[in-house]
Amino acid sequence: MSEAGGGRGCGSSVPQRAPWSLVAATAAFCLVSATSVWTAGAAPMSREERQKLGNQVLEMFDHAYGNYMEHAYPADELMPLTCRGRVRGQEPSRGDVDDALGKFSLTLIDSLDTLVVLNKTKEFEDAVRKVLRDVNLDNDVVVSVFETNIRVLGGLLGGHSLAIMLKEKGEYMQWYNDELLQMAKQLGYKLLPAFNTTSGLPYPRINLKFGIRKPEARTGTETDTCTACAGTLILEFAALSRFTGATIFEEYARKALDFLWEKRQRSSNLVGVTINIHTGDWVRKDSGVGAGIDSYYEYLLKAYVLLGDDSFLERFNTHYDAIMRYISQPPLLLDVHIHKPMLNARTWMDALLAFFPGLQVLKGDIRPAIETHEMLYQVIKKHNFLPEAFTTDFRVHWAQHPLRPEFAESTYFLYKATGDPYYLEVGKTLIENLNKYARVPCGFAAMKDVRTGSHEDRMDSFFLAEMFKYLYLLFADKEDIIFDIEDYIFTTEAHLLPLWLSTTNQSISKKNTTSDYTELDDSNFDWTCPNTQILFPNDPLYAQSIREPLKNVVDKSCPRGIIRVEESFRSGAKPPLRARDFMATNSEHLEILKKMGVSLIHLKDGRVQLVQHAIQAASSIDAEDGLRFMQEMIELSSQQQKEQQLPPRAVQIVSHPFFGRVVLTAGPAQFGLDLSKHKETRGFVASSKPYNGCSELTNPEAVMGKIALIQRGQCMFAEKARNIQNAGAIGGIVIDDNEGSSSDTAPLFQMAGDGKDTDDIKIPMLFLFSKEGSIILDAIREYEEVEVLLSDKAKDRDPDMESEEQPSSENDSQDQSAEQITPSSQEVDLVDQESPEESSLNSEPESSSPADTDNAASVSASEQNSNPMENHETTSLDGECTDLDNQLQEQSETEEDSNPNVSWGKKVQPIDSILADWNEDIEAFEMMEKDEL
Ligand code: DMJ
Repeated sequence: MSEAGGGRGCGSSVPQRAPWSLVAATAAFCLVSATSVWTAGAAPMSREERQKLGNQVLEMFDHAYGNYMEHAYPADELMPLTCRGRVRGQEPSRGDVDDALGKFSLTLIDSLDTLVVLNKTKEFEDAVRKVLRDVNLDNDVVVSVFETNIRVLGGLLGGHSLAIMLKEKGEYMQWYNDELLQMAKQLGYKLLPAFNTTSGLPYPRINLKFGIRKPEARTGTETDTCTACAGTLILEFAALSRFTGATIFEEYARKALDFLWEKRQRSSNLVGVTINIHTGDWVRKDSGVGAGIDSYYEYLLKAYVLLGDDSFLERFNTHYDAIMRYISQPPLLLDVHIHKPMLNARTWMDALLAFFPGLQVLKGDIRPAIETHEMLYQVIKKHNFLPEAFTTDFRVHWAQHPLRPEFAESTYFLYKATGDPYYLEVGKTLIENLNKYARVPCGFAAMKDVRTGSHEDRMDSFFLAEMFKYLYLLFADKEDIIFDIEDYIFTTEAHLLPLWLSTTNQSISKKNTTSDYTELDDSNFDWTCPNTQILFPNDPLYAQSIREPLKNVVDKSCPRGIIRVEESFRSGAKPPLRARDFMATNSEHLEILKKMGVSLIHLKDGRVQLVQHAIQAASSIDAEDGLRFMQEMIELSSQQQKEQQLPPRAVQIVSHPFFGRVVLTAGPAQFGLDLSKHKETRGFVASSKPYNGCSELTNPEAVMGKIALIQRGQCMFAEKARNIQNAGAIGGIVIDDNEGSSSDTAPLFQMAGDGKDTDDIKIPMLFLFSKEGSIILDAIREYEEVEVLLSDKAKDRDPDMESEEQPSSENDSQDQSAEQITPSSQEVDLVDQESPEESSLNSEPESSSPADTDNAASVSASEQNSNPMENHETTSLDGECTDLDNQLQEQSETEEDSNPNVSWGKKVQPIDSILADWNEDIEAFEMMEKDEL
């Protein structure tokens, strides 16, 4: 998501702009002069340093774009570890992620307007010529309508917008004759068949050549789409209509938005994550501001800004009220159920919600924007990047990070709004982290696991479309950009659309839309533009004063359950038992369980099973508490199962020219040296002979003192380890024999022993899938001497590694920081069931996590009972600190009376309505369990 780059002060008159700009102007528009008046807080950053950082961004862009053009183009994306193009169909499928790839040189198109923002006009001119010459939009490929719209249609329109701006300036693009716009129109027509549904909501996918439903199309059978997928079209489609005069695009996008609005949950005013495109029923009834919904909200507000249509502002404000009432729990943003918005739907947040502070700036709601941004920044400081998902107590939930730009985007808007140099420092950290941890010789690689620092062979096009734009603009002065960025609005992919479109071809704006907005409810209009020119100059420490109380929010956080705290303290009643507090040995707890209709069964294998019979509860309220307790248990159980996966290890190539910049995800072994406890092992690699390592090595001189490479298969892992150890190897890397396998597409597993005592194996052993292994094998072919580091977490790379010339030795980095050697998370064996060599040992929990839980009582979960009234065995977790909860409690105690939804626990509901609700909750919960970004 994104929005226009700051802007003129409220009330300034701009000839081409429509009157709405005076109304829609928000803090972002009001605060551009704040930098000059900053007097306290973070030290101001000199122009010189800002320029230096801006130049660094330019150099980084060149590195990413240059490598894409040199090694990947005309493919859609660069694979920065293997330094080649990602061509769909030629790589193992990654599922939905691949739906962005349409064999249309995605990265080039997505980068077009970035080139102009970064002042690379000559390169832009070349890039446009390449797009016109090489790009085919008629491929027989099934693509995502959403991704194609925001990245390709948006990219072409952004390119066109800046091409005509440059042409008008008279120097560059003089030959340009709307060719990009013609391509955009062609693509627009290709996407239109997707809207052929009774609801007007688009199908999620379309075949670029064959459209929908024809047998050749291989798509058109889908019934569901995400809310953001259907609700993130209006900016591009309206721009296309207004640029070309072809009204149909804007009409279709409006119709889809109208339908979503009609379908909002009427009492909460929230929307769910996925919707049936034929019936309009909500398929997933959870609601947040992140994955699946994010840019729907963004586009409502921006549609108002771009099109000047009041109905969009009213819708946005209505949703925004609901978000702030239910989802916003500053500094957190937590998903809730649309029909029971006081009930949290999960205990984790996804990285996509990091755009939200930026949107709040556009809305003019600075305080919560500062709070959420600060919380996110602390998570980043802990892990170098924002993990794809993290829990409410800030532990990693999904460890990957595909170089998403949302946090940089919010940082830019907050800087524009506050002028606080703190945000420049934040940007500086982002730049440093990207260079330190994501930069590889052939571009920037996504993080596979922020905990280990390992990479994925992936550089998404949005990294070039968005990240570099926002970072460059953050440090740029007005004169550093060759046009006025404030005359444009940013799409969700940061493509630039000119604001003058609002007054062009307006006739379409209301045609054929389903909603009636003849009478707008003025009470729901937040017309005021916070006068930040007064606010900030008078209180230059304003932003800092909001951040201050949150400065330790991440470090000092405690585990939280999924029930909102305020619910636990309703009307002075004793708070219901929380799953995380439950102890099977506490008689008071057992009493409460009984009251809630929950019985506890001790299984033979030592586990504990919980079953609820609502009918046995003391009252309907107790039954309802019981249900929530069970739901919380399920959530905790699945969370624990995820945590029980032994974190992967890292193989880092440290010799020239990699210098630690390539980090590969490796599977650990249940035997040999435990790298999480014994620091790392560093050494040159050598292939063993025989390569499978299943017999005594015939080349002991080659592997002596080195890390031996062995191929998987033919014998047990432990046998391989013994053979290379006997030959004098200081470590081993087993490379998968299954060609093409990769940790991108296959779950990592732990190498099991051979069922015998493996104490004799002293060296560390790691496993690499074939694709990661071939990166090392290729390096040997090219550079002969290849040195690697085996560890649980990548060691800091340059400049040390470039200067280091350490002899290969085991455990040789005594200066390693404590953090780098701290074992993280729980260690539980994972065994690849498919291979005979691993099947000999099944996994049992070894130890609980020292970092995450103090008194973890391990109990594993079983299948849920098909009867929603009878389920779920699970786990209890004890947490001892409650700071954050107490804060929330205080807050909730004051808020409770004014919030009608808090009192639901007091109401006596008829039992069949409770049962219906339960079924719905459990259904929604099961959906969420399957949820993936
Ligand atoms: C981008 O493609 C867009 O910002 C989209 O709205 C969601 N996020 C990705 C990048 O993370």
